[in-house]
Amino acid sequence: MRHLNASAAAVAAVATLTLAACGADAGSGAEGETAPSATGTSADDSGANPDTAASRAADPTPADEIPDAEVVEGSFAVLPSAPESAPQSVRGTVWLARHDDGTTVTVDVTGLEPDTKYTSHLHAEPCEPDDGGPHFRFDPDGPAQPPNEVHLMFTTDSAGSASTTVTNADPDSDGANAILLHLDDDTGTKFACADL
Ligand SMILES: [Cu+2]
Repeated sequence: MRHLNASAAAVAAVATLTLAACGADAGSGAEGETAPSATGTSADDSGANPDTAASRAADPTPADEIPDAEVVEGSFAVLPSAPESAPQSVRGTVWLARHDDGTTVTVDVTGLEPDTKYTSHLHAEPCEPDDGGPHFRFDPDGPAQPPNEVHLMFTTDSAGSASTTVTNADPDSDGANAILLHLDDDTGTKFACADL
């Protein structure tokens, strides 16, 4: 599966440190732009579509393209608890890659509102029965924020699609079981989930 879009990744690269608590406040957009992500840059797989090559240049390598990684894949489904106001047409694939340099997560999603910001996190529990439970933390006693948690903030393109990747330097992510999509508003409501 191809990665759809590139502009979203660039946004995500500067916004992953927002303290977006699950189900609580999602943080202000302004805060999200003050700090760099865990790792937002790496070599580009250039030679992609000419119309996206410029923005792809800043993209990290997607999780499913990292050599010699252990990769798990999941697909988004709308949560039974999702409010009607959430995009019911969401579809997408997620990959989590464990490799020598850490843990890389890629979210590739369509069917969202155009030009809209969303939040995604690695969660500790499966989608059922508790909507992914709490955030996964590399150090369970560590801080509730990146890089101890994996947050992906992104903005969809005009078609409602986005693809974004973030890497944490710790490869020990066995306790991560799902990726949740949240509305990026005051509620931070979970509305879609992918088991890993
Ligand atoms: Cu979450």
